[in-house]
Amino acid sequence: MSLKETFQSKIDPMRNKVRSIVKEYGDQKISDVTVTQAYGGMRGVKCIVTETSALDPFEGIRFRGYNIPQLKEKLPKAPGGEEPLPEGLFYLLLTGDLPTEDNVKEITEEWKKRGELPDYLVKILDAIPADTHPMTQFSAAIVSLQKDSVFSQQYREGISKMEYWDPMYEDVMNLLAKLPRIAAYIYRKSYRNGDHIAADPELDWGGNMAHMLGVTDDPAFTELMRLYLVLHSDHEGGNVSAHTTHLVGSALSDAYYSLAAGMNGLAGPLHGLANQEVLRWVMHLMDELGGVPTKEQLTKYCWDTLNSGQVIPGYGHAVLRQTDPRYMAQRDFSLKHLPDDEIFKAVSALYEVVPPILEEQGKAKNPWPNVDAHSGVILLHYGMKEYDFYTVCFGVSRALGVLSSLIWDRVLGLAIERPKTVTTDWVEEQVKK
Ligand code: HAX
Repeated sequence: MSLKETFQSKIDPMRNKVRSIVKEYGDQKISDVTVTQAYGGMRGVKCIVTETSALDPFEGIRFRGYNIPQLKEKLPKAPGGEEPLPEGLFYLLLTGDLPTEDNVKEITEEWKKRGELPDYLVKILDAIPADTHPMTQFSAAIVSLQKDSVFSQQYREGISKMEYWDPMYEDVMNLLAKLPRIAAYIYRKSYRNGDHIAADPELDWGGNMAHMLGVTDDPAFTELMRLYLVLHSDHEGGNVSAHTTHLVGSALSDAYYSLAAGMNGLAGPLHGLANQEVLRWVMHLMDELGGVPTKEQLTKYCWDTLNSGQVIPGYGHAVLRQTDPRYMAQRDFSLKHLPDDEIFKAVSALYEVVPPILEEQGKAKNPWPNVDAHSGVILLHYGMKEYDFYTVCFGVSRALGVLSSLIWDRVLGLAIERPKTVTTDWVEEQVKK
């Protein structure tokens, strides 16, 4: 069965399951909201349903029930490769099933067919000043493609609600196919004088992204890119990029509008942009202290950062209460491929120094590193020295998760989001009652 047929076979059972749960248990409570939660970013309020992944505060992320070591073991690899292929992860996120090698090949081929960038998009990208932040260019490119949305066109033609998932699937496949090329185009335009590299028809999605970026010929970078694109894909539905994509999609905005909105959220320094902030902060400390710093120097540098009212980038998390397993997966990769890299050594030293400092400061609920504490140092090791580009790599990966969920949102006919808001006077009145 093709990916689309496999996916289609899941639709009725899932619709029936959701319908019967809502019918039978619709009035049961699964969450209450406190005043702190209303003012404090809705932490822990269970009010969004996401099927693709689930986050445990201590164990970390599971993608359709599989943790990262299991993914690394069970997802198909490129010939001779050791890291999982992102196409396989997409199959898993979308269908809930582990893919075979053939399932993965089908997606690779499908994305190759759909991957060409239209001329009008190339002109738009060329017209954006090269010193515009890469995330702004990325978001603009995604929303520019909206004119080709199959969903928007079929909606205008009056398609039935039960069929929404189909044009959404087509939009998602068209969009995912193009993202590595868009990312590479922005990179080469902004940092390599517009000297673009054509896609290699022999390569897979992640391999091609590494190839078109053109930072190095080292095959380890190709493997890194595959791993990176798997690790950053999904982190359940409440994070800003996932929630925003879902929210905008709930108005029946198509995949282009929804993903562009999600990417604008990813571009915030407390979310995905933290990966560039980490590298900027680490490189500043290396410059200031001249080479690999001692633990005493690092301690002082961290306290200076905190005392000047800034956060330590790459540390802390809204849900996690342990070291992020995505950090550990990147650390394992670094121990294998770049153990002597000086900046990796500094990042490792920070892993020992920062948590006790954050604990002593007593504010952050989670003193441990998150995914963004580690990604930049590896990209830099292979020659990607433009920190501002790092969040675009994150965005290409995050699209796999949030767009899989968006297709499911349309399958399940999830309603337009419209939670109730209240005023502070109302809150005051309630609590004093
Ligand atoms: N350094 C200094 N202070 C921190 C901190 C850090 N790394 N992490 C949290 N705190 C502070 C918060 O700013 C907050 O201070 P105030 O009470 O003065 O407002 C206090 O500790 C409590 O925050 P929290 O409940 O522990 O954390 P939140 O759920 O509010 O926020 C963040 C989670 C990830 C935004 C936060 O830990 C942070 O700002 N970290 C640094 C930025 C970062 O690494 N972001 C990437 C997160 C992962 C991700 O989404 N990647 O895309």
